Amino acid sequence: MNTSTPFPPSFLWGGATAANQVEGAYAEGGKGLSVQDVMPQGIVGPRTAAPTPDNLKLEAVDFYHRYAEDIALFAKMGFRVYRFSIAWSRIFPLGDESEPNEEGLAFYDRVLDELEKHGIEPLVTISHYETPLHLAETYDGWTDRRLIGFYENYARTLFERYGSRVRYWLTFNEINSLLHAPFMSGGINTPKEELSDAQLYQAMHHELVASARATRIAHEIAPNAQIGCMVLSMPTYPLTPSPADALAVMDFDHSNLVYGDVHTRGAYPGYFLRTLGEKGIELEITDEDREDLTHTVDFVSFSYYMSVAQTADPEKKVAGAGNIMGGVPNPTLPASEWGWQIDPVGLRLVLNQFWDRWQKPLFIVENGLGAKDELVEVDGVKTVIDDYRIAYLNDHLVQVGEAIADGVEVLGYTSWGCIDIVSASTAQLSKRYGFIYVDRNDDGSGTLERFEKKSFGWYAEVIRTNGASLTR
Ligand code: BGP
Repeated sequence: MNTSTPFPPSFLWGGATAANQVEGAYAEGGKGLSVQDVMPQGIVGPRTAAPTPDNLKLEAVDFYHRYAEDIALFAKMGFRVYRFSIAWSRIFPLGDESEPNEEGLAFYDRVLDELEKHGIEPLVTISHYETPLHLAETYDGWTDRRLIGFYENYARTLFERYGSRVRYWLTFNEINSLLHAPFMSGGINTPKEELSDAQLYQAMHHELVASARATRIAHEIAPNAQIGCMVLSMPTYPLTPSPADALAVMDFDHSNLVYGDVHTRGAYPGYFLRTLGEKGIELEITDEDREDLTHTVDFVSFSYYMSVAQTADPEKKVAGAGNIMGGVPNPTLPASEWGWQIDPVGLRLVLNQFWDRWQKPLFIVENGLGAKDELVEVDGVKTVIDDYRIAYLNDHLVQVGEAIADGVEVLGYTSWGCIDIVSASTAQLSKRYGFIYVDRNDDGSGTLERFEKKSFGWYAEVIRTNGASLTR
């Protein structure tokens, strides 16, 4: 058997979820409402005035009560790390309280106990599209500078409570999605079409300051903590070799790279200041903000699902499907059932781009294939023959190995949706990512039973052999 592998012995293999997509128990344990509780259709549909029964996230897959069983399944696969988010509104139900909700803190104590029992390293996302609804409705979310203080209080509470047990922290999930999904990503209640660019960019600034301030505080309170930023990566190819299309790629890339630039260099880059100038935006930046921003991250983490093309030709500027932001469909690539284009080499490209640009260790904290799985019975055992998911993950992991061979320092890989969960963009359960099938359907029916898919055993072998079992 091939025993050679480019993956270092310390490589952190695992999986990822987010509180709002996995936990359920949306009103238990003192939890307040989050923006997710009023987004029954994900990003694609409007928010509702209050939680509605068609919102699958209200129960999700009931990780809140089944976390011990699920973590035992992750351990059975050999996970070395598990990425999960802490629901901000479990800890601060409204978001602007001074004292935290003890029941919420105690729940995550129990989750950490289970992870420690199985020797699985926690990787905690502080804010994963779960802004307390009260902050959205009372302050209009991150458009209001006071959110920085509320987030600081929340982050400090987490570092003080869990700083000795959690080594890896991520400040905001996909911090570069705010301009595209202001309610979900920035807790901004004002409808997107009524927001000015100035308001959106000011909200972006507030989040970046909060992220940097949390980084400083973590280093003060939990000296062993490694703080990462988290961005949505979207490698971009020119639709044609014309210089105009190459410029369109540069502009699109810049709109996403600026977040990592600020987190790793500690200040806004020149091309971003040009953008602000051209839009006539005067950001309100205090001296304290500038000092805060100088506290840079220890590593950069990112999600990767797909790549896109860009063009300067208005005739060809069709918007393809995508993870929150899209681009022009690439005629050379296949797509998933949800239209997301499948490009394993894109992961090697973006790993090299980020490493060359920032020279910070990298962590792939989301990668996976959302697909319609069919539960079948084989020799009396219920399972899913998800060869398509095995192929997707195998091909992407082979490219991670190529990037490591290119000299890129990669800390680990947590596949997205290691267990079936509610999707973010469309709030569906039928868009399944997991190695573990959960018997729950889009109409809310199902027993919530868990079943190991074929990819469960496949991934366990990849981890056991530290990547040597991948098919290159
Ligand atoms: C990212 C989010 C994740 C996850 C992923 C897959 O934007 O960080 O929460 O949902 O997208 O997207 P979806 O669930 O829409 O298929």
